[in-house]
Amino acid sequence: MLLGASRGHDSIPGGAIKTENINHEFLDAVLEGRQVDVYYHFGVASDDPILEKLRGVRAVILAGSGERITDFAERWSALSGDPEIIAFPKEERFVTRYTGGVLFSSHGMGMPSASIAVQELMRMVYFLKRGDLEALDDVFWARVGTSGGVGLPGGTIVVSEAGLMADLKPFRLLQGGIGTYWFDGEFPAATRAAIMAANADSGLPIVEGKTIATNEFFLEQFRLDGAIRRETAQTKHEFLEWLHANGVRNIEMEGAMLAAYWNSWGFPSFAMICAVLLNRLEGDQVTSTPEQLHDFSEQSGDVLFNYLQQRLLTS
Ligand code: R2B
Ligand code: URA
Repeated sequence: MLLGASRGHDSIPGGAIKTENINHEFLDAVLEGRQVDVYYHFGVASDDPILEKLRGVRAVILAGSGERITDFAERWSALSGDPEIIAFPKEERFVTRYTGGVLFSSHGMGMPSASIAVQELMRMVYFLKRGDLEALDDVFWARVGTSGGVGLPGGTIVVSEAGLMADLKPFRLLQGGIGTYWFDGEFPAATRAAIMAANADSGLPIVEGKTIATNEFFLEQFRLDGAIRRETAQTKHEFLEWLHANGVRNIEMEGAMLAAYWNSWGFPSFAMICAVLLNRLEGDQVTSTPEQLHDFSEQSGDVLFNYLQQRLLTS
């Protein structure tokens, strides 16, 4: 068990949350009991007694698969003195576990799926913290996932500096035919530094870099092994070289939206930690063995838990 040297954490209590981006009209009606909020995709509602057990939440950890969530929850419970592991009854869309002040949730694959998970979880955390902005500032959010490396071998772990889309611009959404909603893609530098510091003696291969999130696994990642092919070996190489020259170190499918939404509320502490499954400069197919994939997942979990132990268990 690695415990880092520095104490405390990197959040800036009181003042980071941007109240203008919180949907007060709806969320405050829930707090005042004028409205019940149904977190439909999680199968719970704000008047469900199960939520009382989650009031002490201090971190929300997202990962793509439900299996990883159950594994992470068991690991965190063991590290934090074996507190009870609580599950939400519905697991059809997302698998959720709460233990030791941490809410773990799967988000599925891609930004549309993950955006549903994170918006419902932000609503839920606002309710759990009774709209207290200082308490919200103190919550750490992260995605721990997998990615394709840009010039990095399988097994490397990337802590993201920014989450951008495939054109190196931040996340945005269509505002009907009127315009575009633009967001901010930065991950907070202080949180990143704290994660690196907590892992300084871990011996794990961790790098910092920009990450792009694509809308699709094949075409937007310039793969040549999709059912549909638009690129050549030459254009793929040029794309990956362009990404690398611009500081991008990995490619996945959720980070741009997550950074966008967490920045939108002004959360001071959030991060993305992704294991690299393959070096995209060398191939497209994920050929790692199940054992290697398990190790990659465990190691990205190690990076998270080294930080979480320092943040939650030593302060
Ligand atoms: C990484 O891996 C998944 C695709 O295989 C996707 O959810 C992502 O971001
Ligand atoms: N996830 C992705 O989105 N891309 C990869 O290449 C590997 C995992």
